[in-house]
Amino acid sequence: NNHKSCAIWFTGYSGSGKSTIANELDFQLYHLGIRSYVLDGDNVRHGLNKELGFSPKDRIENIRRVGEVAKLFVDSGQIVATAFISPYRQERNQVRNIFDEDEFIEVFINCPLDVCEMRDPKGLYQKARKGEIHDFTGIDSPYQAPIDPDLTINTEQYPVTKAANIIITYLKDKGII
Ligand code: GGZ
Repeated sequence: NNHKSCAIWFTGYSGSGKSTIANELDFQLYHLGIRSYVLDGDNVRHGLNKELGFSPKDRIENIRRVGEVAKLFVDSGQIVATAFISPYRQERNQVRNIFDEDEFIEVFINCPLDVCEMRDPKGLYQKARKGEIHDFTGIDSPYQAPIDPDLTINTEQYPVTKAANIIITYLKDKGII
């Protein structure tokens, strides 16, 4: 299968659906005969970045390293999806700058904070509200939404399969797949 390589960079709150959509995208690409890979907290924060926490400094380093790893995947000819909150505009733009223009696709998973907080799949928002954990994005740590993302997907509006479909369509329109 002939396709171009790129990084699909998801950004959004915890519980917005980044990892779920990234994994569904990975599955849909597989069915198109395209190999791809998902980088997220589960496979990066337990290994490569295991000494990093959630202070601004550590998040910046987390995102920098993920950007470099994503770049290696793209250099190897693959499609890589990254699912990190990546809360700072400047860090996301810095990552964008290490890629060629058409190799980096910023996807804003736009879901209101109160909806993410209602979902609270891991009970982390509740812990943050009680003050049991600190520096939690949206509670006591900032999230800077993208100003001009390549794609915005509202996960209140679309089910997961449809969200991944939108990205597949975008990749086809851009001639990447
Ligand atoms: C935000 C936290 C925190 C704090 C633990 N703030 O829903 P999750 O659980 O699976 O996704 C969140 C994940 C965020 O890690 P990232 O590497 O994506 O963050 S960043 O890009 O800002 O570096 C959440 C969990 O880790 N988690 N503590 N304080 N999310």
